Amino acid sequence: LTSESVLKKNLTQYLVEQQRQKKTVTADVRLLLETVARACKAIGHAVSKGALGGVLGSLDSENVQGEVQKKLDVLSNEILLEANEWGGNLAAMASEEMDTLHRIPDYYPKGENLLLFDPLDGSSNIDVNVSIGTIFSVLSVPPEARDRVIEEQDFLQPGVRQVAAGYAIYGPQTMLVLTVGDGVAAFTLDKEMGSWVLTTERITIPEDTSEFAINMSNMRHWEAPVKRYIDDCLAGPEGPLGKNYNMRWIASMVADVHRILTRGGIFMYPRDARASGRKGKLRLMYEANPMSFLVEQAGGMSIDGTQRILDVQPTELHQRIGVILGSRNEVERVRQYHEQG
Ligand code: AHM
Ligand code: MG
Repeated sequence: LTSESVLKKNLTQYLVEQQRQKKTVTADVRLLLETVARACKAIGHAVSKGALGGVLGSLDSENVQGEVQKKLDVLSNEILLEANEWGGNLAAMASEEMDTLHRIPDYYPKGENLLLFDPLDGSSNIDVNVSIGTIFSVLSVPPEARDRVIEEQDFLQPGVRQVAAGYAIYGPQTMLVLTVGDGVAAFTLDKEMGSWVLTTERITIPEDTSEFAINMSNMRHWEAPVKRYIDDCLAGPEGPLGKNYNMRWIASMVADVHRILTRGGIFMYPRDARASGRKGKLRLMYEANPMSFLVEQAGGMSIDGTQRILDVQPTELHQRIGVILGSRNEVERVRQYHEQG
């Protein structure tokens, strides 16, 4: 063994380099990201215990969006709140599992950042031992809010303003995938050392793909362009796209996006005609924005059908949006289908 093989580059070194040499993060954001990563380790540990830890199953409660909460949803939310409250680098947090924002209590020092998260994404997969994950996004407190109490509106910044974003995936391996605006790096948790080891320094999504991910059971609700595109994919080599397509749908956005970052593909949870004007299932602030930031930083593309997601001006904290992201040329193709109406 050499010291090099034992002391592999880890998250701390990566972030210190980003701070010192590339100046992409402040010391505050660096510490914040380390804390989020630490919380993800704890969530991953709870997830891996499953029935042994008594953490599976649902609670009697519903979240603000009327969805039944799983025990692990609530536990993960608490872990993230507790880990991040006292560090002094945050002003407030917002979560898919909380009705409104959570301000840092007065007895702790406050910082100039905002943290948003979906503590445990992929609810339907929690109890069935399929990959799930934590998604997070970091924004700065807007200048006009620096000297006053943080309000919900201070979170309503378009995704282009994100300072950092990422996810942890709890799968066969526990990984952390992160961007601070300088490409996308992936870390694998070395469970014996307790350390996030840098395993891919710069992820790039292949520009072309013949693999799509969509929940086909919603087909009758889709808008015409999405229906036409999927029909054309299914038509195979004789159809207008001239090739065979493969399909994957894990129903954990983290796992589907992770596959796309690894080998390319297109992921779609489009807006559809269900429930009187429902604007898609996924949430802009906790899911679409952080994933779009990662995908763009890896050379991919992310739209709601016609518009770049990162440019969307949010109007509500829990707002939903259609999401089409992945390999650049394929997403561009779907954008053109939308242009044609
Ligand atoms: P959640 O935040 O309640 O877990 O919902 C989000 C998840 C995504 O991870 C996934 O892409 C999607 O819901 C799957 O939805 P469906 O069950 O409709 O296929
Ligand atoms: Mg979610």
